[in-house]
Amino acid sequence: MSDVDPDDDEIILADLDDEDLTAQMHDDLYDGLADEIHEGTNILLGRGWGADKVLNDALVEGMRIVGIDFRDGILFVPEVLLAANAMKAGMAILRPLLAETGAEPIGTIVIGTVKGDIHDIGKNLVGMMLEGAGFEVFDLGINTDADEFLEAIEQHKPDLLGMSALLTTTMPYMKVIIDTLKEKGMRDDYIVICGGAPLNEEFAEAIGADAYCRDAAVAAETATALVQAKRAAR
Ligand code: B1M
Repeated sequence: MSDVDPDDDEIILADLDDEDLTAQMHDDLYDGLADEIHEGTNILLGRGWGADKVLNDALVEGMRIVGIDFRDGILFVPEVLLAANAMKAGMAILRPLLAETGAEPIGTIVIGTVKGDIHDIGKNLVGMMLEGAGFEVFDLGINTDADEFLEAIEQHKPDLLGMSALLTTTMPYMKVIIDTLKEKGMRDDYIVICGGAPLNEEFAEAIGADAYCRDAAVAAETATALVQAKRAAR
């Protein structure tokens, strides 16, 4: 009988073809293995994959699988935190590549995850895509209340205000922020965009935002179009 345990076989990521490597990265993300995600991301980039393809096919798809098992009670908060940490290890490599434009900023945005909510992966992706589209991004982080948004827009005078929420319990806070802007007579000075998995266009309309953005790419397109339209209307 062989004393080699097949489970001990180390997987050499660089030896896998693209399809197997992507599948392995989904597993590694699921297992919260940040070093492996770092390595896999670099291997795919080294094979000529674009940063957006690595992001979508390897990382976002892996996180989608994590989300399903979190929802179904198969994974719990500590495991999901490790997965989020692994995702961030890949995103750290992709960030400068996605942001590479070298052009003058086409606009500025203050962005944050709203009060009560600590989900930041999607918001960070939106920030990266906006940077890639030529925006200067002021990221307020997570758990951001109306006063913090207000302080930041008074300081940075951005073209846009962007809000993210991942929980059905925190998305209503977006309306609090917009209503605060209205009360202060500042609502029309800014383009307001919002996004996050539980939102939709109807919700954005109901709270008085200018646009709902389904994902980070749509956020970059929408922000660009709205800034250009506002400038053209002046
Ligand atoms: Co949370 N969590 N979580 N979680 N978590 C969800 C959101 C949930 C749907 C999971 C589930 O049950 N299936 C569920 C919400 C249910 C609901 O409200 N209906 C949930 C829950 C319940 C919770 C806790 C309450 C769990 C608990 O404690 N019992 C708790 C809440 C904590 C809090 O915020 N107060 C909690 C905690 C956590 C972790 C800390 C463990 C971790 C977050 C780590 C981190 O972000 N640093 C976590 C994670 C990772 C998730 C899931 C699995 C993944 C979210 C994610 O990163 N997705 C999530 C399940 C899911 O969404 N499938 C879940 C990947 C990311 C790329 O997508 O964030 O949707 P997303 O962003 C997209 C778009 O939505 C859009 O563009 C992004 C990129 O394309 N977008 C914008 C987002 N923001 C935008 C802003 C824009 C424009 C577009 O303009 C400004």
